[in-house]
Amino acid sequence: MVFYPELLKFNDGSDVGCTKCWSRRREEILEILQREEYGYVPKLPETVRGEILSGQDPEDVRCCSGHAELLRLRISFDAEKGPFSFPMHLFRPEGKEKAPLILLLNFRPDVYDKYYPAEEIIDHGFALGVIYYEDVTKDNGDMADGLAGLYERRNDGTDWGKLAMWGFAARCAMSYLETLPFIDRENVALAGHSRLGKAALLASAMDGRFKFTISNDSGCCGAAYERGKHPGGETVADITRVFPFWFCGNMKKYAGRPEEMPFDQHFLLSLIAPGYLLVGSASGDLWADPVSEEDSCRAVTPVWKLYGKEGYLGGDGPCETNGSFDAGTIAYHKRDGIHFLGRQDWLRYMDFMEKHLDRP
Ligand code: GTR
Repeated sequence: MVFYPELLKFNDGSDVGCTKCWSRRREEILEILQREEYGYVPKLPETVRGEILSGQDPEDVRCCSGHAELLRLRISFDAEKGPFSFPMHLFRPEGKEKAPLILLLNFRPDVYDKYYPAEEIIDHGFALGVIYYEDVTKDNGDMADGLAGLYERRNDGTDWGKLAMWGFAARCAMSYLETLPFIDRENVALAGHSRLGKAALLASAMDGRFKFTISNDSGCCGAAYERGKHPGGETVADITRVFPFWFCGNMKKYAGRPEEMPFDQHFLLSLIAPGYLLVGSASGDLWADPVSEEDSCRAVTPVWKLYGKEGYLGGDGPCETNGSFDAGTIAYHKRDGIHFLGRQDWLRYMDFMEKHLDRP
């Protein structure tokens, strides 16, 4: 029998039975996750500036069969030790006064990348913002690189790791994007695949501005429970051996001993309540452990219920390959194939979001 730390009990053992109590419990959970897993995340900068670098000549920026403009942006702000800026791209559907936005933390710098079907996203009426994650800080242990070098480190096991930094940059970008008159700030999704799915979950958990949160194949330290891993699933020991810099130093304590963690990944997902949570897995991606990703969705449902929302309506599961359950506030699908953020995933995510967009 696997024991999972309880969401709806305060650290002192007393019950959490209403949204007011939950907002206090939320703070406890956020504290545990930062101290033990991802590291403490600095406060967002008060001012974030953005510049549109291209777009003067309409012929330079028209794309997607002429149905969109592709804008190059630069996002800038003052970090603790000095100024920081990074580039990003924004596909904007033409002729739409206000478009819902999907903000994607992406793996590659390529514009028109294999991880996003830009034209299809535009045809669904969404704007698409893309941040190449290594423009924020490199995916390695160099804590002087980019954003990483601009915050003091305490060296006490609680300094933020790279997942938290990538997520933080996405939130900074949001601070600028939400000011653009053609962006519908009430209908923004934050999305990421794999390690960037982990980063997106964390960022959204700390920021109420994302109505939708998309975790694609985020697996270990993302949507998947760490306890009770299924055969072939990545463990805390695996991930902290290869990618220790994604986390705070304290996380290493739990390598090989997940039962000692004062949290599990349902803690992370719970912080997204009452927002819409979209979790996607691939049947051939055992490393991400699809069954554990779906089980976490079930486990957090009582938190959504506190808000009078359905949470996950997936029954006892597991979801079949190429099946989905998307009638609730939490949507889950399992596509056939390998670890990837593909067109089929995008179609499912957009279909769900379209049902829940606030339209004027
Ligand atoms: C793997 C890592 C996973 C996942 C993946 C990815 O090597 O072990 O946790 O994040 O990389 O980001 O593609």
